[in-house]
Amino acid sequence: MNSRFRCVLCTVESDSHLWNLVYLHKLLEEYGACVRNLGTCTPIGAVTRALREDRPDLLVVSSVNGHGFHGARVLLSALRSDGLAVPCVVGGKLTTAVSDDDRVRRDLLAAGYLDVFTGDDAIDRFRVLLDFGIAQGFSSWHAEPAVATPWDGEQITTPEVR
Ligand code: B12
Repeated sequence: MNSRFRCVLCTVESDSHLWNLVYLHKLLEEYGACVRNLGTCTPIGAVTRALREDRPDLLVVSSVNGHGFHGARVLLSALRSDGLAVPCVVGGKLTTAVSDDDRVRRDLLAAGYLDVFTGDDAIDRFRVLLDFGIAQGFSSWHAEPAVATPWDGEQITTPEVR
């Protein structure tokens, strides 16, 4: 079968969770993708190599161990410094607190991710992106703007104890 798009799937270097990758691999195949799944604890060098070799339409980064926010930023800056420009999306459980999700989304969109998928509706929203990307190309996607919660950016001060 001819694939409808090429996709590289990875996680961050710290993350040894596997089934999130298996799930996404099968989901992407359901959409007709040819998937190169780089497996757990993906070394950044393996991602850069795969992007050079495959020239994929989409890079999907998945992390659930709570360190994905940091790892996803490190990965994207490595791709940038290697001059690799590919639409990248990231999702899963990217920190250890669900209350961080809006801030994480805002920061990762600002860093250059095409979209960020966390929370219970992550897969439903990802399916919308896949339908759009197949029809119009992933680069044309515009993510919903991130919600700025009133407490984000507030300086937390604690009274001095004498
Ligand atoms: C199995 C498991 C492990 C196994 C992993 C074995 C393996 N090789 O896979 C072991 C025991 C090794 C493990 C270790 C750890 N784990 Co663990 N683990 C789990 C567990 C029980 C199930 C994960 C799983 O397989 N889920 C099935 C897959 C299909 O679902 P999923 O991972 O949630 O992915 C879904 C979504 O997140 C989403 N998604 C994920 N990525 C992406 C990306 C995109 C683009 C999109 C759209 C969607 C998406 O789609 C998937 C399908 O719905 C979860 C708890 C749980 N019930 O979820 C904890 C959990 C993920 N682990 C957790 C933690 C903290 C750890 C450790 C740090 C524990 C420790 N202190 O050592 C280590 C980290 C190891 C490491 N270096 O990464 C936490 C993460 C907390 C957080 N992020 O806030 C969890 C949530 C447990 C908890 N409630 O605290 N773990």
